[in-house]
Amino acid sequence: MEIERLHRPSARQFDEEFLLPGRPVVLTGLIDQWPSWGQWSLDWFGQRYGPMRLTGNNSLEGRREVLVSQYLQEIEETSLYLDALPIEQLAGMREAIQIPEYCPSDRRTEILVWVGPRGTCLDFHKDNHTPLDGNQNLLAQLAGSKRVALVSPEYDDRMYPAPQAERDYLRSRLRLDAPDPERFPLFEGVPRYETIVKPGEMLYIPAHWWHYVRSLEISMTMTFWWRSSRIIELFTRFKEAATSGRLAAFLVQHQGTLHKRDLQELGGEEAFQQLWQPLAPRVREMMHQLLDAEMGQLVAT
Ligand SMILES: O=C(O)CCC(=O)C(=O)O
Repeated sequence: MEIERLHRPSARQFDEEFLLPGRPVVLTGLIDQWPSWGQWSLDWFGQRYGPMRLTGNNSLEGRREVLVSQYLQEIEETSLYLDALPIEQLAGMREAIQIPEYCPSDRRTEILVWVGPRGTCLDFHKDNHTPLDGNQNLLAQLAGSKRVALVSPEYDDRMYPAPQAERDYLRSRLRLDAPDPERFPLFEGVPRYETIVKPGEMLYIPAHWWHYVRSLEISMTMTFWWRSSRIIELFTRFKEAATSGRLAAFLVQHQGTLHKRDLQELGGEEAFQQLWQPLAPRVREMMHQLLDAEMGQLVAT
């Protein structure tokens, strides 16, 4: 199935028609409005970041550091991928872009840059920290094209997930380009969306969706990720505030701000209980302050 393309929907239309129902879409007419559009080439990247050393990844040899100027000179021969570079590592990059208005202001947006040769491939995986904690993803294609295939989480039990290592994302054992129906018979007939994302286009990958991404040319991509659940975002920030000694101020600022309507993006009340039950009683007591009265009734401290 081909993914629908839509020209600059409003934030409201994006939320109602794509984000809430979890439906992929390719958005056009957005990145090419950036004032920096037109500069995005490997030459530009090299002029700015050539003297830096960055860490790349190669599925055969693992991670290693490279001098960017040398890497770009040899990019046609390499299979090393400068993958998931936090934008903060690249001075001035944040100023050259505009965060899409679809990224909600009550969540942190993680921006990652991906530069690599033709043929980089991340086979089916999910951008999840844990089964409940998924990321929404807007994948902005800045140079070169990428082939993407997506599978809905409805088919999780036919996607052969590998055991998920801590701090890693969830990978499938399937190889889309090397089908093996004997080992993976349930994958036969799983419906998938496919598209080629071209420079200037932005693909919305809904949280919890499996995605496969292969570069068809030398490519530069930027991804915008945000936690699909506001409840998990706030719980995560609670832990960070506790670790850095800012908990009292954090609790004052966010007291009573989690509402029943926030349950939907988490997957409902049962999912909330799965988060809540394992918490230590002392933590629950403090986190209870984040819940409004209606939410507070759902859980005992
Ligand atoms: O662009 C890529 O190569 C991979 C991007 C991706 O898989 C992701 O953002 O999760």
